Amino acid sequence: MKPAEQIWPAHLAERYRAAGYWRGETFSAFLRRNATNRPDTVAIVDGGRRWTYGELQRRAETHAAGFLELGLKPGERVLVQMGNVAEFFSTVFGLFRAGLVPVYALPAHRLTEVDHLARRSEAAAYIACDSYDGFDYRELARDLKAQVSTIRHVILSGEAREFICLEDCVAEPVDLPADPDPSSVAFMQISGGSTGLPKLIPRTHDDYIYSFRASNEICGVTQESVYLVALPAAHNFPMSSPGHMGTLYAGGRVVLTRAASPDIAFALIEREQVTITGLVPPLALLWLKASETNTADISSLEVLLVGGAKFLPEAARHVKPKLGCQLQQVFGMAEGLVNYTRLDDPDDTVVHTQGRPISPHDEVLVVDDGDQPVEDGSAGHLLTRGPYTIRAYHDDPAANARSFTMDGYYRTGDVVRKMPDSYLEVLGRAGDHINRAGEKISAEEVEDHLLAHPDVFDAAVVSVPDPALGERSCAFVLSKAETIKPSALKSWMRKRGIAAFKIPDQIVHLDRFETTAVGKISRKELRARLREQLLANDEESAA
Ligand code: OOB
Repeated sequence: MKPAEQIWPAHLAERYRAAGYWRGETFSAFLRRNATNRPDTVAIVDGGRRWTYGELQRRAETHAAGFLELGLKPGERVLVQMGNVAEFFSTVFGLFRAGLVPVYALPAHRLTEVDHLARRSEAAAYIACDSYDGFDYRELARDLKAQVSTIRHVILSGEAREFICLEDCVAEPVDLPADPDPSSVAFMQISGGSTGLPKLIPRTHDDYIYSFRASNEICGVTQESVYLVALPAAHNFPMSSPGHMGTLYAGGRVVLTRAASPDIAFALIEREQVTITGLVPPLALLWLKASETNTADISSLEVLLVGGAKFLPEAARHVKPKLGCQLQQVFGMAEGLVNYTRLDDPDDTVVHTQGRPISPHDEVLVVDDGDQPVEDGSAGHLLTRGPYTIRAYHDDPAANARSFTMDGYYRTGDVVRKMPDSYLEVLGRAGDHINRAGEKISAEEVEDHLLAHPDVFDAAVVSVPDPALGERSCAFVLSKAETIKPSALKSWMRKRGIAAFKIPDQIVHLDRFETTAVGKISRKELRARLREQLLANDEESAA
């Protein structure tokens, strides 16, 4: 098994410790602290279930013992694909307590993605819900176990059938291992990058806990806070900005919802007196609209974080008057760097910028195509390094060579403008990915799927502005002989077992792709031209 590691140069690690950022805490240690200090405080609310810190800790410990009894060994990786359910928390804190390393898949992922994540991480086990959001994970589990030889155990919450039932995977918590080294990898997140399948992002206890502890301060999260998890719990935004982990660290209450639609979420805000939550822009738009008619009392809501994709000023300026809470824009990435507008910023900054970095030790460079710094206020590529930004992906030398500079800066792929006061405005992406309502889709990955169809000769996938989603995807397809109906192509893709958000929203058939004089064209250039043509046509037909 390849070791999971994340290593900063020694002098920087020293500096981050000296500054008090990396405090040598672990996930298990902070849960234990809260379970000791406030055992009867409610930690997790899932529908009618309310788990206190004491109960969450007990469940985590008995699961930890259960996982180890199966023969799982500290340091091994476990793929976790669960929705917004209380068991997500007993599972991941159980894994932490056993020294096992969760790898977070999203509920929307299907066999193709889950297979890739399991192989890349050499996962020893897969943990999921029996079904969630209308999808049966038992079938996926069957295929995964048959395909990926490293997976020794499949553990499912609920009706586990032939698999191990999570609820039964418990044992007396005796002889649990000592807490792991806080500088070791605690878990792996997945990237939403531009090229190919998702990459694995190893995050350490030290670096990640710093990111949400500091986020708590910036967003005012305390033990009085009630955080609503409206986005998928496994995603980095609702996990750490300040998210459920920040809230559990502070000793506050985490409320789960499977649906983020205003009719359900507003009622939950009223019932649980939610104080803070995070949304992607399309959901924030729905909430703004619903506020005009919905009669639920959401006055407990103090802070709404919006991020994952650009929140346009025209919508941002309505948050305070319509929802009665403070807006914080958040521009973050699973690789590390997170920016927030601050609670005491003037409205103009909150509406027009995506905030500034969490840490005084976040180093931000805005550079031109030749990696030379541009002047403040000019557009350029955002590079960053700092106390919670990774230095490398797991087991991916090619991606590492592409995504990091020689001196350890992460190439975010975002084009931004930096103001003299360090606030950033996100202008777009340099690479070819589609940011569909905060879900990142790699054009290359979708093209690969299309090319696998026997009748597809070539394909190019581009992003198109969309009033509701921010961006949607359009695939240009050249057929070999018969033209394949868009609906048939879509259902063929669905059967390949890929996340539904990756199925192109629009499919356009062409006879040929333009080439240059020498007969060649880079895919990047091709996508750019096709996108321009599409937008020009749309404008023409609108005129
Ligand atoms: C968050 O994380 P990821 O890893 O799914 O995606 C990161 C990318 C960024 O590189 C950027 O392209 C885009 O998502 N993005 C934004 C944005 N926030 C993220 N683009 C424009 N405006 C924003 N406010 O999406 C994520 C992680 C932690 C906190 C918030 C979002």
